[in-house]
Amino acid sequence: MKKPYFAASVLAMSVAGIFNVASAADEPTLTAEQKASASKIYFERCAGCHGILRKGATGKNLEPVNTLKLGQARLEKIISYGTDGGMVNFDDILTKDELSMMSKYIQMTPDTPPEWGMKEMMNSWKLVIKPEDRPKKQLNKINLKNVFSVTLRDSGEVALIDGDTKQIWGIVKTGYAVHISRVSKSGRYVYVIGRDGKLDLIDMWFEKPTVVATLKIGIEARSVETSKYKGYEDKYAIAGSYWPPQYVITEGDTLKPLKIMSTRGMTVDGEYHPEPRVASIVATEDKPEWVVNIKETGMIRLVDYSDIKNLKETTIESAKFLHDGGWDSTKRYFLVAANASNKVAVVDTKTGKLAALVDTKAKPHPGRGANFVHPQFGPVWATSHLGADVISLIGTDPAKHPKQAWKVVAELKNHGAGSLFVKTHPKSKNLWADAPLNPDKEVAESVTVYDIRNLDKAPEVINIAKLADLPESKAVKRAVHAEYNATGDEVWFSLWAGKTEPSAIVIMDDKTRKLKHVIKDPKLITPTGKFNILNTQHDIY
Ligand code: DHE
Repeated sequence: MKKPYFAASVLAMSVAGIFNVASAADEPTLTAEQKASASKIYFERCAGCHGILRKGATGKNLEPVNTLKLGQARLEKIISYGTDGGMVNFDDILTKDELSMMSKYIQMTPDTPPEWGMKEMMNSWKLVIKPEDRPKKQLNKINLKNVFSVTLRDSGEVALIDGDTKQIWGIVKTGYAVHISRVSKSGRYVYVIGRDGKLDLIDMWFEKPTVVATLKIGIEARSVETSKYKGYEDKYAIAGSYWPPQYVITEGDTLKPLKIMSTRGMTVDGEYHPEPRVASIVATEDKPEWVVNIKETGMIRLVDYSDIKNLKETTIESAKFLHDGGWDSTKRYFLVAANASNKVAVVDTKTGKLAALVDTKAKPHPGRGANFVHPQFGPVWATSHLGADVISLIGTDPAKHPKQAWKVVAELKNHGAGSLFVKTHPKSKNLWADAPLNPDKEVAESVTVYDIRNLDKAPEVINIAKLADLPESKAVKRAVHAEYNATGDEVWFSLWAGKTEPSAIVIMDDKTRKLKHVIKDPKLITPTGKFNILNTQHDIY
Protein backbone atom coordinates (compact mmCIF):
# COMPACT_ATOMS: atom_id res chain seq x y z
CA MET A 1 0.00 0.00 0.00
CA LYS A 2 2.87 2.36 -0.67
CA LYS A 3 1.45 3.59 -3.93
CA PRO A 4 0.35 7.08 -3.07
CA TYR A 5 3.92 7.97 -2.15
CA PHE A 6 5.22 6.72 -5.42
CA ALA A 7 2.27 7.98 -7.39
CA ALA A 8 3.70 10.95 -9.20
CA SER A 9 1.95 14.04 -10.33
CA VAL A 10 -1.12 14.23 -12.46
CA LEU A 11 -0.75 16.89 -15.09
CA ALA A 12 -3.50 19.45 -15.00
CA MET A 13 -3.18 19.73 -18.73
CA SER A 14 -3.60 16.88 -21.13
CA VAL A 15 -0.26 15.42 -22.00
CA ALA A 16 -1.57 13.83 -25.17
CA GLY A 17 -0.35 15.28 -28.36
CA ILE A 18 2.18 17.73 -26.94
CA PHE A 19 5.19 15.43 -26.82
CA ASN A 20 7.56 14.55 -29.59
CA VAL A 21 7.54 10.94 -30.61
CA ALA A 22 10.96 9.39 -31.17
CA SER A 23 11.64 5.69 -31.25
CA ALA A 24 14.70 3.67 -32.21
CA ALA A 25 14.39 0.69 -34.53
CA ASP A 26 14.40 -1.97 -31.82
CA GLU A 27 11.96 -0.21 -29.53
CA PRO A 28 8.39 -1.54 -29.30
CA THR A 29 5.62 0.59 -30.75
CA LEU A 30 2.26 1.80 -29.50
CA THR A 31 -0.63 3.44 -31.33
CA ALA A 32 -0.98 7.20 -30.81
CA GLU A 33 -3.93 6.58 -28.52
CA GLN A 34 -2.06 3.99 -26.42
CA LYS A 35 0.94 6.29 -26.22
CA ALA A 36 -1.18 9.18 -24.94
CA SER A 37 -2.74 6.95 -22.33
CA ALA A 38 0.66 5.51 -21.29
CA SER A 39 2.10 9.05 -21.01
CA LYS A 40 -0.69 10.01 -18.66
CA ILE A 41 -0.22 6.91 -16.49
CA TYR A 42 3.53 7.50 -16.43
CA PHE A 43 3.10 11.08 -15.20
CA GLU A 44 0.47 10.06 -12.67
CA ARG A 45 2.25 7.04 -11.24
CA CYS A 46 5.92 6.97 -12.13
CA ALA A 47 7.48 10.37 -12.82
CA GLY A 48 7.82 11.43 -9.14
CA CYS A 49 10.40 8.70 -8.54
CA HIS A 50 11.86 8.00 -11.99
CA GLY A 51 11.87 11.54 -13.40
CA ILE A 52 10.03 12.89 -16.42
CA LEU A 53 13.00 12.13 -18.68
CA ARG A 54 13.35 8.75 -16.91
CA LYS A 55 16.92 9.46 -15.84
CA GLY A 56 16.12 7.98 -12.40
CA ALA A 57 16.34 9.39 -8.85
CA THR A 58 14.47 7.64 -6.03
CA GLY A 59 13.54 5.08 -8.70
CA LYS A 60 15.82 3.47 -11.29
CA ASN A 61 16.85 4.94 -14.66
CA LEU A 62 14.19 3.82 -17.17
CA GLU A 63 15.79 4.83 -20.45
CA PRO A 64 15.62 2.31 -23.32
CA VAL A 65 19.32 1.55 -22.93
CA ASN A 66 18.35 -0.18 -19.66
CA THR A 67 14.76 -1.22 -20.20
CA LEU A 68 15.34 -2.88 -23.58
CA LYS A 69 17.85 -5.16 -21.90
CA LEU A 70 15.25 -6.25 -19.35
CA GLY A 71 12.66 -6.95 -22.02
CA GLN A 72 8.87 -7.05 -22.06
CA ALA A 73 8.23 -10.09 -19.85
CA ARG A 74 10.59 -9.04 -17.06
CA LEU A 75 9.30 -5.45 -17.08
CA GLU A 76 5.69 -6.63 -16.84
CA LYS A 77 6.67 -8.72 -13.84
CA ILE A 78 8.47 -5.84 -12.13
CA ILE A 79 5.61 -3.39 -12.68
CA SER A 80 3.04 -5.97 -11.61
CA TYR A 81 4.68 -7.25 -8.45
CA GLY A 82 7.32 -4.66 -7.51
CA THR A 83 10.84 -5.39 -6.26
CA ASP A 84 12.68 -5.64 -2.97
CA GLY A 85 14.51 -2.45 -3.94
CA GLY A 86 11.42 -0.38 -3.15
CA MET A 87 9.47 -0.50 -6.43
CA VAL A 88 5.83 -1.08 -5.51
CA ASN A 89 3.35 -3.44 -7.18
CA PHE A 90 0.79 -2.05 -9.61
CA ASP A 91 -1.14 -5.25 -10.34
CA ASP A 92 -4.06 -4.00 -8.27
CA ILE A 93 -4.12 -0.54 -9.87
CA LEU A 94 -3.41 -1.20 -13.55
CA THR A 95 -5.19 -3.68 -15.81
CA LYS A 96 -3.27 -6.45 -17.60
CA ASP A 97 -3.43 -4.43 -20.83
CA GLU A 98 -2.13 -1.34 -19.06
CA LEU A 99 0.73 -3.32 -17.48
CA SER A 100 1.71 -4.56 -20.92
CA MET A 101 1.34 -1.09 -22.43
CA MET A 102 3.46 0.54 -19.70
CA SER A 103 6.18 -2.08 -20.16
CA LYS A 104 6.31 -1.19 -23.84
CA TYR A 105 6.14 2.53 -23.15
CA ILE A 106 9.22 2.55 -20.95
CA GLN A 107 11.22 0.76 -23.65
CA MET A 108 10.50 3.67 -25.96
CA THR A 109 12.52 6.88 -26.08
CA PRO A 110 11.19 9.28 -23.40
CA ASP A 111 9.19 12.29 -24.52
CA THR A 112 10.28 15.77 -23.59
CA PRO A 113 7.46 17.89 -22.15
CA PRO A 114 7.16 21.56 -23.08
CA GLU A 115 9.00 24.37 -21.33
CA TRP A 116 7.09 26.82 -19.11
CA GLY A 117 8.58 30.30 -19.33
CA MET A 118 7.49 33.82 -18.41
CA LYS A 119 4.89 34.00 -21.21
CA GLU A 120 3.12 30.84 -20.02
CA MET A 121 3.37 31.92 -16.39
CA MET A 122 1.94 35.38 -17.05
CA ASN A 123 -0.94 33.81 -18.99
CA SER A 124 -1.70 31.54 -16.06
CA TRP A 125 -1.45 34.25 -13.38
CA LYS A 126 -4.75 35.28 -11.77
CA LEU A 127 -4.85 38.09 -9.28
CA VAL A 128 -8.25 37.24 -7.86
CA ILE A 129 -8.35 40.01 -5.23
CA LYS A 130 -5.84 42.86 -5.40
CA PRO A 131 -3.95 43.70 -2.18
CA GLU A 132 -5.75 47.07 -1.91
CA ASP A 133 -9.15 45.32 -2.04
CA ARG A 134 -8.30 42.93 0.79
CA PRO A 135 -9.27 43.45 4.45
CA LYS A 136 -7.22 46.00 6.39
CA LYS A 137 -7.61 43.91 9.54
CA GLN A 138 -8.54 40.34 10.42
CA LEU A 139 -12.29 39.95 9.82
CA ASN A 140 -12.72 36.65 11.65
CA LYS A 141 -12.25 35.69 15.29
CA ILE A 142 -10.14 32.58 14.58
CA ASN A 143 -6.88 32.16 16.50
CA LEU A 144 -4.82 32.09 13.30
CA LYS A 145 -1.67 30.92 15.08
CA ASN A 146 -3.37 27.62 15.83
CA VAL A 147 -4.89 26.99 12.40
CA PHE A 148 -3.67 23.86 10.59
CA SER A 149 -3.43 23.83 6.80
CA VAL A 150 -4.11 20.18 5.93
CA THR A 151 -3.39 18.63 2.53
CA LEU A 152 -6.39 16.68 1.20
CA ARG A 153 -4.23 14.83 -1.24
CA ASP A 154 -6.63 13.16 -3.62
CA SER A 155 -9.34 15.81 -3.68
CA GLY A 156 -7.12 18.70 -4.80
CA GLU A 157 -7.93 20.79 -1.73
CA VAL A 158 -6.57 21.97 1.58
CA ALA A 159 -8.65 22.09 4.75
CA LEU A 160 -7.99 24.96 7.15
CA ILE A 161 -8.78 23.52 10.59
CA ASP A 162 -9.22 25.67 13.69
CA GLY A 163 -6.86 24.01 16.16
CA ASP A 164 -8.70 25.47 19.17
CA THR A 165 -12.18 24.15 18.31
CA LYS A 166 -11.01 21.26 16.05
CA GLN A 167 -13.63 22.40 13.50
CA ILE A 168 -12.97 22.70 9.78
CA TRP A 169 -12.87 26.47 9.21
CA GLY A 170 -12.81 26.24 5.41
CA ILE A 171 -11.89 23.99 2.51
CA VAL A 172 -10.09 25.62 -0.38
CA LYS A 173 -9.84 24.27 -3.93
CA THR A 174 -6.18 24.08 -4.93
CA GLY A 175 -3.92 22.42 -7.45
CA TYR A 176 -3.76 18.64 -7.76
CA ALA A 177 -2.43 16.73 -4.74
CA VAL A 178 -1.03 19.74 -2.92
CA HIS A 179 2.36 18.90 -1.57
CA ILE A 180 3.18 21.39 1.14
CA SER A 181 1.85 24.57 2.75
CA ARG A 182 4.16 27.36 3.84
CA VAL A 183 3.28 30.54 5.71
CA SER A 184 4.20 34.19 5.14
CA LYS A 185 6.42 35.80 7.75
CA SER A 186 3.43 37.86 8.95
CA GLY A 187 1.39 34.71 9.53
CA ARG A 188 -1.47 36.08 7.39
CA TYR A 189 -0.98 34.17 4.13
CA VAL A 190 -0.71 30.46 3.37
CA TYR A 191 1.03 29.38 0.16
CA VAL A 192 0.14 25.94 -1.19
CA ILE A 193 1.79 24.21 -4.11
CA GLY A 194 0.09 21.46 -6.12
CA ARG A 195 1.90 18.63 -7.84
CA ASP A 196 0.53 20.12 -11.09
CA GLY A 197 2.55 23.29 -10.43
CA LYS A 198 -0.44 25.39 -9.35
CA LEU A 199 0.50 27.81 -6.59
CA ASP A 200 -2.36 29.29 -4.52
CA LEU A 201 -2.17 32.18 -2.10
CA ILE A 202 -4.72 31.97 0.71
CA ASP A 203 -5.55 35.06 2.76
CA MET A 204 -6.71 34.24 6.30
CA TRP A 205 -7.98 37.75 7.12
CA PHE A 206 -11.33 37.25 5.38
CA GLU A 207 -14.34 35.73 7.17
CA LYS A 208 -13.34 32.43 5.53
CA PRO A 209 -9.95 31.45 4.07
CA THR A 210 -9.91 32.93 0.56
CA VAL A 211 -7.68 32.35 -2.47
CA VAL A 212 -6.49 35.80 -3.55
CA ALA A 213 -4.01 34.84 -6.27
CA THR A 214 -2.92 31.80 -8.27
CA LEU A 215 -0.05 31.07 -10.62
CA LYS A 216 0.92 27.94 -12.53
CA ILE A 217 4.66 27.84 -12.01
CA GLY A 218 5.34 24.79 -14.16
CA ILE A 219 3.97 21.39 -15.05
CA GLU A 220 5.09 19.52 -11.94
CA ALA A 221 6.18 20.98 -8.59
CA ARG A 222 6.73 20.23 -4.90
CA SER A 223 8.11 23.26 -3.04
CA VAL A 224 7.33 26.85 -2.07
CA GLU A 225 8.75 29.30 0.48
CA THR A 226 8.45 32.98 1.39
CA SER A 227 10.92 35.78 2.15
CA LYS A 228 11.49 35.93 5.90
CA TYR A 229 14.34 38.41 6.40
CA LYS A 230 13.58 41.66 8.23
CA GLY A 231 12.32 44.25 5.75
CA TYR A 232 11.28 41.56 3.24
CA GLU A 233 8.36 40.08 5.20
CA ASP A 234 5.62 38.99 2.74
CA LYS A 235 7.54 40.67 -0.13
CA TYR A 236 8.54 37.63 -2.18
CA ALA A 237 7.67 33.99 -2.65
CA ILE A 238 9.79 31.35 -4.36
CA ALA A 239 8.47 28.12 -5.86
CA GLY A 240 10.50 25.27 -7.29
CA SER A 241 9.36 22.96 -10.05
CA TYR A 242 10.18 19.39 -11.02
CA TRP A 243 9.36 20.19 -14.65
CA PRO A 244 10.66 22.37 -16.16
CA PRO A 245 13.67 22.19 -13.83
CA GLN A 246 13.64 25.77 -12.53
CA TYR A 247 12.47 28.05 -9.76
CA VAL A 248 10.48 31.27 -9.94
CA ILE A 249 10.56 34.29 -7.66
CA THR A 250 7.19 36.05 -7.39
CA GLU A 251 5.72 39.02 -5.59
CA GLY A 252 4.68 37.77 -2.15
CA ASP A 253 1.19 39.23 -2.00
CA THR A 254 0.13 38.85 -5.65
CA LEU A 255 2.22 35.91 -6.99
CA LYS A 256 3.16 38.00 -10.05
CA PRO A 257 6.18 36.16 -11.47
CA LEU A 258 9.34 38.29 -11.42
CA LYS A 259 12.23 36.03 -12.32
CA ILE A 260 12.75 32.45 -13.47
CA MET A 261 16.04 30.64 -12.91
CA SER A 262 16.90 27.35 -14.59
CA THR A 263 18.47 24.59 -12.50
CA ARG A 264 19.84 22.60 -15.43
CA GLY A 265 23.55 22.01 -15.24
CA MET A 266 26.31 19.78 -13.98
CA THR A 267 25.97 17.21 -11.21
CA VAL A 268 28.45 16.84 -8.35
CA ASP A 269 30.08 14.17 -10.55
CA GLY A 270 30.65 16.69 -13.32
CA GLU A 271 28.02 15.28 -15.70
CA TYR A 272 25.38 17.40 -17.41
CA HIS A 273 21.83 16.70 -16.22
CA PRO A 274 18.84 17.95 -18.23
CA GLU A 275 16.29 17.53 -15.42
CA PRO A 276 17.65 18.65 -12.04
CA ARG A 277 14.43 19.05 -10.07
CA VAL A 278 13.94 21.55 -7.28
CA ALA A 279 13.45 19.72 -3.98
CA SER A 280 13.18 21.54 -0.62
CA ILE A 281 13.48 25.31 -0.27
CA VAL A 282 13.90 27.17 3.02
CA ALA A 283 14.20 30.86 3.92
CA THR A 284 17.04 32.12 6.10
CA GLU A 285 15.98 34.57 8.81
CA ASP A 286 19.42 36.16 9.25
CA LYS A 287 19.87 37.39 5.70
CA PRO A 288 17.83 37.85 2.53
CA GLU A 289 18.49 34.34 1.30
CA TRP A 290 16.82 31.07 0.36
CA VAL A 291 18.46 27.65 0.47
CA VAL A 292 17.36 25.87 -2.72
CA ASN A 293 18.17 22.15 -2.92
CA ILE A 294 18.55 20.70 -6.40
CA LYS A 295 17.79 16.99 -6.40
CA GLU A 296 19.64 15.40 -9.32
CA THR A 297 22.76 17.60 -9.36
CA GLY A 298 23.30 17.38 -5.59
CA MET A 299 23.98 21.13 -5.67
CA ILE A 300 22.62 23.48 -3.02
CA ARG A 301 22.03 27.02 -4.18
CA LEU A 302 21.99 29.93 -1.77
CA VAL A 303 19.86 32.55 -3.52
CA ASP A 304 20.34 36.15 -2.37
CA TYR A 305 17.06 37.96 -3.04
CA SER A 306 18.20 41.46 -2.04
CA ASP A 307 18.62 42.41 -5.70
CA ILE A 308 16.40 40.29 -7.94
CA LYS A 309 17.63 41.97 -11.15
CA ASN A 310 21.25 41.17 -10.34
CA LEU A 311 20.60 37.88 -8.63
CA LYS A 312 23.50 36.31 -6.74
CA GLU A 313 23.64 32.56 -6.26
CA THR A 314 26.24 30.58 -4.30
CA THR A 315 26.44 26.96 -5.45
CA ILE A 316 27.48 24.41 -2.85
CA GLU A 317 28.46 20.88 -3.83
CA SER A 318 26.92 18.20 -1.66
CA ALA A 319 25.57 14.75 -2.64
CA LYS A 320 22.74 13.16 -4.64
CA PHE A 321 19.70 13.12 -4.57
CA LEU A 322 18.70 16.04 -2.39
CA HIS A 323 15.19 15.83 -1.01
CA ASP A 324 13.73 17.20 2.25
CA GLY A 325 15.32 18.83 5.28
CA GLY A 326 15.13 21.31 8.14
CA TRP A 327 17.00 23.75 10.34
CA ASP A 328 19.04 22.94 13.42
CA SER A 329 17.75 24.64 16.60
CA THR A 330 19.86 27.80 16.04
CA LYS A 331 18.65 28.15 12.41
CA ARG A 332 22.21 28.62 11.24
CA TYR A 333 22.62 25.15 9.75
CA PHE A 334 20.25 23.54 7.25
CA LEU A 335 20.31 19.73 7.15
CA VAL A 336 19.03 18.09 3.98
CA ALA A 337 18.70 14.42 3.05
CA ALA A 338 20.75 13.21 0.09
CA ASN A 339 18.73 10.03 -0.09
CA ALA A 340 20.50 8.06 -2.80
CA SER A 341 23.85 8.63 -1.06
CA ASN A 342 22.55 7.68 2.42
CA LYS A 343 23.81 11.00 3.70
CA VAL A 344 22.59 14.21 5.24
CA ALA A 345 24.24 17.37 3.89
CA VAL A 346 24.75 20.24 6.33
CA VAL A 347 24.88 23.81 5.01
CA ASP A 348 26.31 26.57 7.15
CA THR A 349 24.23 29.56 6.05
CA LYS A 350 26.47 31.95 7.98
CA THR A 351 29.60 31.11 5.98
CA GLY A 352 27.73 29.95 2.87
CA LYS A 353 29.62 26.67 2.84
CA LEU A 354 29.05 22.97 3.26
CA ALA A 355 29.69 22.15 6.93
CA ALA A 356 29.56 18.37 6.57
CA LEU A 357 28.21 15.31 4.82
CA VAL A 358 26.95 12.93 7.48
CA ASP A 359 26.59 9.20 6.77
CA THR A 360 23.24 7.76 7.78
CA LYS A 361 21.30 4.56 7.27
CA ALA A 362 19.48 3.84 3.98
CA LYS A 363 17.40 6.64 2.46
CA PRO A 364 17.14 9.28 5.16
CA HIS A 365 13.77 11.08 5.05
CA PRO A 366 13.43 13.71 7.79
CA GLY A 367 10.57 15.90 6.61
CA ARG A 368 11.92 18.94 8.44
CA GLY A 369 13.49 16.76 11.15
CA ALA A 370 13.28 17.29 14.91
CA ASN A 371 15.53 19.28 17.28
CA PHE A 372 16.08 18.56 20.96
CA VAL A 373 18.82 18.47 23.58
CA HIS A 374 20.17 14.97 24.11
CA PRO A 375 20.93 14.32 27.81
CA GLN A 376 24.46 13.18 26.94
CA PHE A 377 25.37 14.68 23.56
CA GLY A 378 23.78 18.13 23.66
CA PRO A 379 21.72 19.58 20.79
CA VAL A 380 20.79 17.02 18.13
CA TRP A 381 18.64 16.90 15.00
CA ALA A 382 16.77 13.70 14.19
CA THR A 383 15.94 12.04 10.89
CA SER A 384 13.93 8.95 10.10
CA HIS A 385 14.68 6.60 7.18
CA LEU A 386 12.72 5.05 4.39
CA GLY A 387 15.13 2.16 4.10
CA ALA A 388 15.88 1.32 7.76
CA ASP A 389 13.98 1.00 11.03
CA VAL A 390 16.22 3.57 12.62
CA ILE A 391 15.98 7.19 13.75
CA SER A 392 19.43 8.82 13.58
CA LEU A 393 20.40 11.64 15.92
CA ILE A 394 23.02 14.02 14.52
CA GLY A 395 24.98 16.37 16.80
CA THR A 396 24.45 20.02 15.77
CA ASP A 397 26.54 22.08 18.17
CA PRO A 398 30.13 22.47 16.86
CA ALA A 399 30.86 25.25 19.40
CA LYS A 400 30.09 23.42 22.66
CA HIS A 401 30.00 19.78 21.52
CA PRO A 402 32.66 19.64 18.77
CA LYS A 403 33.23 15.88 19.12
CA GLN A 404 29.58 15.15 18.41
CA ALA A 405 29.00 17.80 15.75
CA TRP A 406 27.88 16.45 12.37
CA LYS A 407 28.12 12.84 13.49
CA VAL A 408 25.41 10.31 14.15
CA VAL A 409 25.64 10.19 17.94
CA ALA A 410 22.83 7.71 18.54
CA GLU A 411 20.42 5.50 16.63
CA LEU A 412 16.97 4.80 17.99
CA LYS A 413 15.02 1.75 16.90
CA ASN A 414 11.81 2.68 15.12
CA HIS A 415 8.88 0.23 14.97
CA GLY A 416 9.66 -0.38 11.30
CA ALA A 417 11.29 0.96 8.14
CA GLY A 418 9.29 3.07 5.68
CA SER A 419 9.30 6.07 8.01
CA LEU A 420 8.80 9.52 6.52
CA PHE A 421 8.59 12.00 9.36
CA VAL A 422 9.83 12.67 12.91
CA LYS A 423 8.64 15.51 15.10
CA THR A 424 9.08 17.14 18.50
CA HIS A 425 8.49 20.61 19.95
CA PRO A 426 10.67 22.82 22.18
CA LYS A 427 8.10 22.39 24.99
CA SER A 428 7.76 18.62 24.57
CA LYS A 429 9.58 15.70 26.16
CA ASN A 430 8.55 13.39 23.34
CA LEU A 431 9.92 12.50 19.92
CA TRP A 432 7.37 10.94 17.55
CA ALA A 433 8.16 8.85 14.45
CA ASP A 434 5.84 7.33 11.85
CA ALA A 435 6.36 4.44 9.37
CA PRO A 436 3.52 4.92 6.85
CA LEU A 437 5.29 3.21 3.95
CA ASN A 438 5.97 -0.01 5.79
CA PRO A 439 4.28 -2.91 3.94
CA ASP A 440 2.92 -4.29 7.23
CA LYS A 441 -0.51 -2.82 8.01
CA GLU A 442 -0.01 -2.81 11.79
CA VAL A 443 3.33 -1.00 11.43
CA ALA A 444 2.06 1.55 8.89
CA GLU A 445 -0.88 2.39 11.16
CA SER A 446 1.34 2.88 14.23
CA VAL A 447 3.81 5.44 15.53
CA THR A 448 6.69 5.26 18.00
CA VAL A 449 7.15 7.77 20.79
CA TYR A 450 10.45 8.21 22.66
CA ASP A 451 11.11 9.96 25.94
CA ILE A 452 13.88 12.41 24.99
CA ARG A 453 14.96 12.80 28.62
CA ASN A 454 15.59 9.09 28.88
CA LEU A 455 16.36 7.50 25.54
CA ASP A 456 17.44 4.24 27.17
CA LYS A 457 13.84 3.68 28.18
CA ALA A 458 11.94 1.47 25.74
CA PRO A 459 9.81 3.63 23.46
CA GLU A 460 6.05 3.22 23.23
CA VAL A 461 4.43 2.02 20.00
CA ILE A 462 0.88 3.30 19.56
CA ASN A 463 -1.57 2.08 16.94
CA ILE A 464 -3.12 5.38 15.87
CA ALA A 465 -5.63 3.78 13.50
CA LYS A 466 -7.20 1.71 16.29
CA LEU A 467 -7.68 4.85 18.38
CA ALA A 468 -9.68 6.49 15.59
CA ASP A 469 -12.29 3.75 15.56
CA LEU A 470 -12.92 4.00 11.82
CA PRO A 471 -14.96 1.25 10.12
CA GLU A 472 -12.91 -1.96 9.80
CA SER A 473 -11.46 -2.54 6.35
CA LYS A 474 -8.54 -4.31 4.75
CA ALA A 475 -7.25 -1.00 3.45
CA VAL A 476 -4.28 0.46 5.30
CA LYS A 477 -4.93 3.68 7.20
CA ARG A 478 -1.41 5.04 7.24
CA ALA A 479 -0.52 7.14 10.29
CA VAL A 480 1.51 9.93 8.75
CA HIS A 481 3.15 13.27 9.55
CA ALA A 482 3.11 14.39 13.17
CA GLU A 483 2.50 18.11 13.72
CA TYR A 484 2.24 20.02 17.00
CA ASN A 485 -0.33 22.65 17.84
CA ALA A 486 0.80 26.21 18.58
CA THR A 487 1.23 25.67 22.32
CA GLY A 488 3.12 22.42 21.84
CA ASP A 489 0.88 20.23 23.99
CA GLU A 490 -0.99 18.31 21.28
CA VAL A 491 0.39 16.25 18.44
CA TRP A 492 -1.75 15.67 15.35
CA PHE A 493 -1.49 12.64 13.02
CA SER A 494 -3.23 12.06 9.70
CA LEU A 495 -4.83 8.70 9.11
CA TRP A 496 -4.40 8.47 5.37
CA ALA A 497 -6.80 5.91 3.88
CA GLY A 498 -7.90 5.39 0.27
CA LYS A 499 -9.80 8.06 -1.66
CA THR A 500 -13.15 6.33 -1.16
CA GLU A 501 -12.58 5.25 2.44
CA PRO A 502 -12.97 7.28 5.62
CA SER A 503 -9.80 9.00 6.80
CA ALA A 504 -9.33 11.01 10.01
CA ILE A 505 -7.03 13.23 12.02
CA VAL A 506 -6.06 11.84 15.39
CA ILE A 507 -4.99 14.29 18.10
CA MET A 508 -2.85 12.98 20.96
CA ASP A 509 -2.26 14.71 24.27
CA ASP A 510 1.51 15.08 24.13
CA LYS A 511 2.04 14.88 27.89
CA THR A 512 -0.06 11.80 28.62
CA ARG A 513 0.37 10.23 25.15
CA LYS A 514 -3.35 9.44 25.32
CA LEU A 515 -6.01 10.14 22.71
CA LYS A 516 -7.46 13.64 22.99
CA HIS A 517 -9.71 13.99 19.96
CA VAL A 518 -10.47 12.48 16.54
CA ILE A 519 -11.57 14.71 13.66
CA LYS A 520 -13.81 12.71 11.33
CA ASP A 521 -15.60 14.31 8.43
CA PRO A 522 -16.58 12.97 5.00
CA LYS A 523 -14.86 16.04 3.56
CA LEU A 524 -11.49 14.94 5.02
CA ILE A 525 -10.42 12.98 1.95
CA THR A 526 -6.91 11.50 2.15
CA PRO A 527 -5.37 13.96 4.63
CA THR A 528 -1.56 13.84 4.64
CA GLY A 529 0.66 16.86 5.50
CA LYS A 530 -0.51 19.24 8.24
CA PHE A 531 1.05 22.62 8.78
CA ASN A 532 0.35 24.54 11.98
CA ILE A 533 0.54 28.26 11.18
CA LEU A 534 2.73 29.36 14.11
CA ASN A 535 5.13 26.43 13.85
CA THR A 536 5.47 26.77 10.07
CA GLN A 537 5.82 30.55 10.22
CA HIS A 538 8.73 30.29 12.68
CA ASP A 539 10.20 26.92 11.64
CA ILE A 540 9.50 25.34 15.02
CA TYR A 541 10.29 21.62 15.02
FE1 DHE B 1 6.74 14.68 -0.31
C1 DHE B 1 7.94 17.31 1.58
C2 DHE B 1 8.95 15.46 -2.78
C3 DHE B 1 5.79 11.89 -2.03
C4 DHE B 1 4.17 14.24 1.88
N1 DHE B 1 8.21 16.09 -0.54
C5 DHE B 1 8.55 17.09 0.37
C6 DHE B 1 9.61 17.87 -0.18
C7 DHE B 1 9.89 17.36 -1.43
C8 DHE B 1 9.00 16.24 -1.66
C9 DHE B 1 10.91 17.86 -2.42
C10 DHE B 1 10.29 19.05 0.49
C11 DHE B 1 9.53 20.34 0.26
C12 DHE B 1 10.12 21.54 1.01
O1 DHE B 1 10.42 21.43 2.20
O2 DHE B 1 10.28 22.60 0.39
N2 DHE B 1 7.33 13.76 -2.08
C13 DHE B 1 8.24 14.28 -2.93
C14 DHE B 1 8.39 13.38 -4.07
O3 DHE B 1 9.09 13.59 -5.11
C15 DHE B 1 7.67 12.14 -3.76
C16 DHE B 1 8.73 11.11 -3.31
C17 DHE B 1 6.97 11.43 -4.91
C18 DHE B 1 5.85 12.17 -5.55
O4 DHE B 1 5.32 11.63 -6.51
O5 DHE B 1 5.49 13.26 -5.14
C19 DHE B 1 6.84 12.59 -2.56
N3 DHE B 1 5.26 13.27 -0.10
C20 DHE B 1 5.03 12.24 -0.91
C21 DHE B 1 3.85 11.51 -0.50
O6 DHE B 1 3.33 10.52 -1.10
C22 DHE B 1 3.38 12.07 0.80
C23 DHE B 1 3.71 11.09 1.92
C24 DHE B 1 1.89 12.36 0.86
C25 DHE B 1 1.44 13.47 -0.04
O7 DHE B 1 0.68 14.33 0.45
O8 DHE B 1 1.79 13.49 -1.20
C26 DHE B 1 4.30 13.29 0.89
N4 DHE B 1 6.18 15.59 1.42
C27 DHE B 1 5.06 15.28 2.13
C28 DHE B 1 4.93 16.20 3.25
C29 DHE B 1 6.02 17.08 3.18
C30 DHE B 1 6.78 16.68 2.01
C31 DHE B 1 3.83 16.17 4.30
C32 DHE B 1 6.34 18.25 4.11
C33 DHE B 1 6.98 17.78 5.37
C34 DHE B 1 7.18 18.92 6.33
O9 DHE B 1 6.93 18.71 7.53
O10 DHE B 1 7.59 20.00 5.90
